[in-house]
Amino acid sequence: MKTSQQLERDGVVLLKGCMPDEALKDVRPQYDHLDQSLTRTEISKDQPLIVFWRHVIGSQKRIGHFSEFPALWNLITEYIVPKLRAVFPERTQRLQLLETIIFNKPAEISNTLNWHQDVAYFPLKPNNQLAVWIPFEMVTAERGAMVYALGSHKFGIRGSTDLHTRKVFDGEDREVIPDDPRTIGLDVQCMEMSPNDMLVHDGYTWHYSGPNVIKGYTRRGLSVRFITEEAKFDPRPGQGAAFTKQIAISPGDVVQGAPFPLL
Ligand SMILES: O=C(O)CCC(=O)C(=O)O
Repeated sequence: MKTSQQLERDGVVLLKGCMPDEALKDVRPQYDHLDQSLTRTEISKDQPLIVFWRHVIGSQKRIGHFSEFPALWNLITEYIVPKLRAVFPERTQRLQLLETIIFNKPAEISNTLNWHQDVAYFPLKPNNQLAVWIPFEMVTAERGAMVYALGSHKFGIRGSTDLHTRKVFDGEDREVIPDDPRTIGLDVQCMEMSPNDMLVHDGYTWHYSGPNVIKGYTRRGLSVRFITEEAKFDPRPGQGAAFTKQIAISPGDVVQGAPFPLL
């Protein structure tokens, strides 16, 4: 089966060994340097943002910019986008950068990021997203690997919940993801990965990540999300993704401009 068909069937594909060592070589040290000094929390409306998110309850998201993290911009434009276009030509004719997040799970104190579907948090219509996820180091089940419910993207839009507690947001009236998707017959797969691997998932696919319980071991994962069709702003309750604060438009307007470049 072609990789692109696998994405249509499962809603997620693990591409083994597709990122050369040089792709990430400068990304890790630039991340660590910024992670130590970054204090910015305000969200700018004139450029794409990079969310620094520690999976520790009470930790506040911080905001980086590509001007201070050029190796990450290089990784996205020189490696990730060409790879996506080579493997999924049908899905990648239009790739618009929506948001970039680095999820950091410090050893022993990090928690679970519960089952969710990315697009449930996006105020977009149509709401078609393709996301990549790349670890900066090896990830195993004990080190917070990503876990997916295969085929769950075919169930359509679900409700958004608090990612740490699973509490349903006020005003949310959409059906939520079950506590265990296996109870409705879906296969669940834990994606153990090396740093040369890349996951690609559909925005509708359900996924979660457990805590990193290995002492002395960091777990950093990069997620880059792209919208694949021109989308209009369509807000509703429970859509708290950081990029929504970059939108200075009215419902029905097209999401475009400097924070959301076409690549
Ligand atoms: O890195 C993680 O643990 C979570 C990532 C995730 O849920 C996402 O990229 O949507």
